[in-house]
Amino acid sequence: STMGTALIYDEEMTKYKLLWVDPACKIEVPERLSVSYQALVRTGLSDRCVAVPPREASDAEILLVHSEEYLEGVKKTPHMTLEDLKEFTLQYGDVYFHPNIYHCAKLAAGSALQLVDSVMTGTVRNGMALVRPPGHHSMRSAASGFCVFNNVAIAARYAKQKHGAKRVLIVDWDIHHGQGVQYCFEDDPSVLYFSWHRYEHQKFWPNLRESDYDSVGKGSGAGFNINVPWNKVCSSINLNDYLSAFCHVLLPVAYEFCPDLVLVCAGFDSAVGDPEGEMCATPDIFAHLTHLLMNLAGGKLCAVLEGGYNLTSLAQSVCQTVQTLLGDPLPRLANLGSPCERSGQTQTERCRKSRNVFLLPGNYALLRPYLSHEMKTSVEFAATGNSDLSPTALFTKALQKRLSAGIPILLRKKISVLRKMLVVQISGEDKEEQKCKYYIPMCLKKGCGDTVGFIQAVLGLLLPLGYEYDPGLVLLSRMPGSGVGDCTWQQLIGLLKGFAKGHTLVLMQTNDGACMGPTASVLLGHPAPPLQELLTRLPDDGDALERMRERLQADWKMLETLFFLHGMLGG
Ligand code: X5A
Ligand code: ZN
Repeated sequence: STMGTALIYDEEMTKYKLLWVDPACKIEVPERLSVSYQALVRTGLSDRCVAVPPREASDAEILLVHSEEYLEGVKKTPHMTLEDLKEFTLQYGDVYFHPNIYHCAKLAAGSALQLVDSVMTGTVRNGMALVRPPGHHSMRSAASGFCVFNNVAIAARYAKQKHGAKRVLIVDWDIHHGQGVQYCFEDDPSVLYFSWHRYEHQKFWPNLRESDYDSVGKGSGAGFNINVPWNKVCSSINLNDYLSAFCHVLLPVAYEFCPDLVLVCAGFDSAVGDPEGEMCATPDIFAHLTHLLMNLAGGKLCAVLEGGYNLTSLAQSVCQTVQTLLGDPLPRLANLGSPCERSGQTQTERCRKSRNVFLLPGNYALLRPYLSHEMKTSVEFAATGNSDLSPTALFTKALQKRLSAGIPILLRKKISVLRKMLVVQISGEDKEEQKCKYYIPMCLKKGCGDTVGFIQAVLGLLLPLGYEYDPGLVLLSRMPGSGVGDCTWQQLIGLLKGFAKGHTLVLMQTNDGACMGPTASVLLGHPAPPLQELLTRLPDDGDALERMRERLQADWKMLETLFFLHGMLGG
């Protein structure tokens, strides 16, 4: 199939280790790789992937990022004595050398290149490379932080040179700042680099002034470097903060950037239990971070392993990432709200495969069996278009029929319906006032046809609302004359599929048969096509969206960008 997921792994990259005592380096062990791979084998995930072999990166490829002097220096390490290796290592910070590390470093960079080849030629849709040594700290002429060659930076230059990629997005979710990647591309507008990192006002390694949020790039690259430093006590940075950084900072910029390829510096030291990161995000966050990037660049995404030092957390995080790349439904995030509110829920939830129900007009009977599983949980209903709430009425009827068997009727009054249901109605008309927390009319001044305003509303408002509400079902309705373009509509469905374990129900209340194909395609798991228009159009609805965000903040924490900034700035 042309739609598979590549997995790159080679036992050879487990064959180097620290040969002397160094407390800073003792966590970077060969088991990081073998344990991650074994977890993929045990869960059956590796069998579902396309196994792609690594290769050694050539000198010319390494020189895309590194200096000749540095490459020549590293080339000598296989022949060095232990004493020479120790001395060579001393030039650099928090890194070690071993007679086999040069070979492994060539394989690690070459793995990233094999992955880029597989994805850019369309052999697979996306993929992950499990590599050692990691890469994002290594600089033009220096090893650093366990890294020898900058695997992802080399891959980005290679994708541009060999495959003609015009714009490459690098998302670095490792808990350390990939200063090597930043230095490589800080004056380059064709590569957008996003990194969040433990910072603590420069007290955390690599202790650089330029890891702060005000390093935005230089010259024509200004605006193409985004740092999100975490200054708060680490244990209070949680799933909310990661999701807020994606929804409010990364994604709006990434959609506007419109990359041809997404590379992920996939470090898992940002997960709970890691001795370096000391964060508390559970591994299921990586399913969501992966998913949120999968509708960019037509789904072309390459994840390359960086850090991750708690073997259990690392292996689980790798599995979550690969499983999402394969297109499986995402887990609902259990630890988002207050713990007591959610704790009962996850244990009783059965793990079911995603069933997307695609409702054509006149096919509403399909709704009823579906509801029997879900009616006790919350329902999100997103209506787009200029029509009234008729689908809600329809949905209420269907619910009432199921509930008439004796369960107390919650649904007599409209307000009770809305407690079990979050209704977001996006329209071009400013006709409705918000009457309660759970009914949100979203007015886009220019109407839904404005791609920029619409997608900004989806990323900055709808996604955060969805994460906070945590629906058991997503019901999406498209009204006649909604003015939403097919690509935008596909992005909306694709993004909302991350909620409710993929239970997505689409009501096509339109006579436009042409949009059925694109709708079915994205429900079946194909990536939404990129939104080219964002490159040429400026947002018209920016002010309206900002006012809406301010108004909704009172009810919905995930919309408080200030709350998020506290974490970032140490407030
Ligand atoms: C790739 C990575 C961390 C280095 C930490 C040094 N490196 N104290 O996570
Ligand atoms: Zn790291």
